[in-house]
Amino acid sequence: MLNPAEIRKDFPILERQVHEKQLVYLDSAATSQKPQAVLDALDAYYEKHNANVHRGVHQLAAEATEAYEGARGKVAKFIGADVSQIVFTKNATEAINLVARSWGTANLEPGDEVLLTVMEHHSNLVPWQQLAEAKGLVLKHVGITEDYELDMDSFAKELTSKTKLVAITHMSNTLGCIVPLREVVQAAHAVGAKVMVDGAQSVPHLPINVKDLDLDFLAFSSHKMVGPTGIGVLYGKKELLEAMPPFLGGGEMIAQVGLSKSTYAPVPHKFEAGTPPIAEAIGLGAAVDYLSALGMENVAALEASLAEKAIVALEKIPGLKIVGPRKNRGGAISFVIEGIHPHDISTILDREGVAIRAGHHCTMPLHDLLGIAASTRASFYIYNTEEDIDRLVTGLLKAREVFGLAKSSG
Ligand code: C6P
Repeated sequence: MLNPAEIRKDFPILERQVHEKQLVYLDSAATSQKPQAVLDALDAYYEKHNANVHRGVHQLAAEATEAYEGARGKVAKFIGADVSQIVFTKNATEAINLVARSWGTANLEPGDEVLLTVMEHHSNLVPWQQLAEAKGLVLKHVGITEDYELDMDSFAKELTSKTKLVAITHMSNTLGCIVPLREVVQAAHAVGAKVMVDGAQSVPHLPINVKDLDLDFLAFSSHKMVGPTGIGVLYGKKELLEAMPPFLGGGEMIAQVGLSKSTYAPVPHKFEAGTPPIAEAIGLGAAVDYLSALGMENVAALEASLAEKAIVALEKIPGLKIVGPRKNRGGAISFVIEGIHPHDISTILDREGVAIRAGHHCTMPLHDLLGIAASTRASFYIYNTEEDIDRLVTGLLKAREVFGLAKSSG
């Protein structure tokens, strides 16, 4: 088993104090912290190799291009893809928008159905709503069970011969549940639908192989997987990417440009208009190296164990209800405490040096469905220890005290 006490030494920010208390960072589902190796890779690029990519023939341009394309290769290997199937975007949100705007516009017709779920992040709802409005599509939503897992009966009912795309999260950022992707993909392909997976919360935390799972598209963000902000990834099957029109036009994505008409570069460059996030890609490459050295099976096992311990400890707090499953889950744990608003909990915990998230976590429809306006979320990653769980629990008991609630239910 990985040792988080050792891992946290790689993350300089975890040494800082907040409100004169040692920082406990439990907001990695929003964005993860970055190890020294990633910070060093960013510095090294700007200090030694800074140049634009794919343009100049000078030495620095060659080095920058090699590092940028090298990062693409690392990302491809990390998810079991080929290098030409990796498109760099700004984030997971832009990757999903690329699929909606490019593939969706070219391939969907009025009356076609796009199947989503009620637990999707706004980033995997709004682009489809915009496309549905423009093209007359029908949006359908798979429900969740009482145990906060994807309802496979509802999935079977909503999936029809009219379904052309299933766009689904692999791991909910609010419930923490893991979706049985293999089953979902097989059923979707059986009716001729494509599958786009929002991997923003799964790629940083679980081993994933796009070929083995037979995914059509996968979107994720660097900043949640110990990499820098400003870069995300769209994986797509080669034949799909090749048949798709470009998303943005400009330099770098062309083959030949005339005054009235242009032809486009081969994939993935067709989708990377303008100067790309070069340092960020190199930083993401370093992040992938870091996670690969830990081993994603080990990362998943560590987080499952942390989540289990955290849930046992949290459930001892009177009035606390976990909004998510107990098993088969990731490290994002949302909860409500009777009598205290999540924003108040978050403020009190912040004073204790504990960073968590409160609000709707960009899943407003899910919160509406659950009948709650907001929840509190503690999200765990490779650098969180059992002491962090203790500090969270101590902070929550303090919040109860502040609000005049008894320390125990007895
Ligand atoms: N969720 C959270 O605190 P971007 O912003 O593009 O990097 O990622 C968007 C996104 C898409 N899908 C899922 C499942 C996500 O969790 C997120 C980001 C953060 O939960 C910020 S709202």
